[in-house]
Amino acid sequence: MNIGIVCYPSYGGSGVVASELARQLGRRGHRVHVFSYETPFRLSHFEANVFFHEVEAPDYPLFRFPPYLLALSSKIVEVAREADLQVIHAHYAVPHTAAAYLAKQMLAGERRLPVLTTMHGTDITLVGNDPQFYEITRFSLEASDGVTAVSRSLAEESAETFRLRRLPRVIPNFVDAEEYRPRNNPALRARFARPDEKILLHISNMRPVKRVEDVIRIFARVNGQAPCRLLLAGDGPERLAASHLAEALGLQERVCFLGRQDNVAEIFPLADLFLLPSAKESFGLVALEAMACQVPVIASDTGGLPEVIEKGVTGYLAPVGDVETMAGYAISLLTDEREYAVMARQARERAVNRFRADPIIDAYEAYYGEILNTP
Ligand code: GMT
Repeated sequence: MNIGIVCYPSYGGSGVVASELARQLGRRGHRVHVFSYETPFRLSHFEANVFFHEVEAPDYPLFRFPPYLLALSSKIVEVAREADLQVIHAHYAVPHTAAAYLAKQMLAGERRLPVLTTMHGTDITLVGNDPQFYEITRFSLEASDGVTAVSRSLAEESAETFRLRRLPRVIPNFVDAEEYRPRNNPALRARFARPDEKILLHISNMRPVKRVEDVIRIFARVNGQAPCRLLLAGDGPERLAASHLAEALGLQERVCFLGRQDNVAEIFPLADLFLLPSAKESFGLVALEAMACQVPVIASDTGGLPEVIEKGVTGYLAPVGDVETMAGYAISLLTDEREYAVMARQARERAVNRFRADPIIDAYEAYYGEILNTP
């Protein structure tokens, strides 16, 4: 198939999922054309069958805001003709589905170009933060030939928020279990912790929804009971507040901010526990990546996280903001070697059995086929 994928390139889950999907589809022999304003960071290596199209929005003095949506629609039309695109897969309704819909209409007289939209969760948050996007998001979803959501929780919430006529199909996120796997690297580990110390890890874009200060608060409690270190990878608006809190609690020597890291598959296996105390998470791809590396996760009981983390089996869940309970789970797990070993193994098993790439790529392929064959 010739498939177009539209996504955001930045450091965030939706761009990662779109890029990994492009890579996997390319390896299956599909020709995949990716559209974005810069190369998505997970597509920085050469992949046969994956072609990147940079969309540049003109910045003429007349335009107060560069018309990215129009530039994207035009680029989709050009590539659809040149590469004979059969389907467009938009990750995020705004503005990607709107642009794909426009391209579809522009091509209507000469070819069919069905549009599949995948919702990632922050699409809804966007509307929550700025209601002026409500109508365009609702229209984009209803006008799509197919809509998927990355968790059941997100499918239900989006159907209710946007009063959708059809429930989005749930196609969960996936992990490349070959790349995200346990690795033994004592030399690297020794750079962050002594052998008797545990490592707690958090990775995110450090936006307010991630509650990074809760990560520090959990760590402070755990460190009081079991000697440990905290690694934080990623960067964002909450980093400074988290760093100040660590300093105020006298933890600066034990907390290490690694900054933005692209190769996180090497960082996860250094950790004994992964912390994700977010206020909301439609899926929590980082939790899945941690589990695939055999690292149990302690997270908030919210959104799609309970669909990823099986409570008491692959990690623990607690109400949002309940750092006391989260720390309690962390302490009991880190101080019980037998329980820890079982949970770490189960985390990897669940990631591989339930979320490995192959069956999930099959589900996307099948959906492309369905919308292609539905007039
Ligand atoms: O979590 C982020 O800040 C990034 C965001 C995005 O839109 O790229 O992630 C969302 O999509 C990911 C991939 O489907 C999900 O794993 C994340 O849970 C989701 N983030 C939120 O719902 C806050």
